[in-house]
Amino acid sequence: MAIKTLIIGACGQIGTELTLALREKHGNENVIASDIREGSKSLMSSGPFEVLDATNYKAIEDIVLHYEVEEVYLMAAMLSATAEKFPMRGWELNMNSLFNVLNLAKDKKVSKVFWPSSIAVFGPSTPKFDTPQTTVMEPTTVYGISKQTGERWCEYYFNKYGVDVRSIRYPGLISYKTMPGGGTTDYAVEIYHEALKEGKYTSFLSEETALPMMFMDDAIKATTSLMETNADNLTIRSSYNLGGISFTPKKLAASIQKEIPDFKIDYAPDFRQPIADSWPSSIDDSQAQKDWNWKHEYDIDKMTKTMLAGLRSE
Ligand code: AKB
Repeated sequence: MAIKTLIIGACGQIGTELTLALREKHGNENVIASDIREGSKSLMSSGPFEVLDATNYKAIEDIVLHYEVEEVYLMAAMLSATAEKFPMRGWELNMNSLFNVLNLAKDKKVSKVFWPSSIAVFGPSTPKFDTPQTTVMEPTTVYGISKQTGERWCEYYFNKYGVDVRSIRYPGLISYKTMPGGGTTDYAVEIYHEALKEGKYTSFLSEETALPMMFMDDAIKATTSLMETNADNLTIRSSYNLGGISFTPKKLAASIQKEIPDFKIDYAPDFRQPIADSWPSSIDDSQAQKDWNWKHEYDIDKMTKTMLAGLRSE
């Protein structure tokens, strides 16, 4: 049966592809896209769109009641690099928007909520390789602190009020349909654009900086699978670790050179380097595998081929 869904932050990197995937699944008219400003043509023309400020509870409630929304995906957030520049704005956006949707669910106005967490919940004292689901978490960025706090609140609302909230700790996401903005992992998207345009790229992370990453199709599949899983199977109500691939800028450049042999890379680490250094290099997602059969499909070379083909066809 079609589920009436609201995506808040639908014009961002994940929101755009999530909206299109959910429209495909549930029918265009059943998936309401919303964002603080208008987005891409494909998103605006394929179904309902509302301009919506994620920090305005009343505005969200009005849309939920008007369209009889059952499920909300809250994708609006300020990412790691931007939030270091505007700490209070980052905190306010990331926390107030989460409380708004959790409270809507608590008051039974919607029945299910998806909220994205991030590998940024981990910090320098966390085990760096195969980071476990449950471990030391001492994030050192504003974004990481907001995501870790958000996880605690999600679990609290589940335990205390029975709110059906589900979440994934996304790694860096790579896609060609919409650019990311303000993240530390953004280099892994920019590099493909520059490889095609200029044949070279200057990475803002050092050559040996390994981070957990994932191709967008896998991330969308993970998100919809988690939301479709029977609630009884879920053992984590804070946020699920999600693995995928782990690579350095040097390894990614080597993958691109298999397709574009003349591609050149150099390195000029900036303020984002210490953020990346504080995060894990790879993630253990065995709990997600166990609870909802999670398995990623894309390795680094399959991702490179798909990215280049996608960008060339635009
Ligand atoms: C960022 O770099 O801030 C995000 C993330 C890892 O959550 N892509």
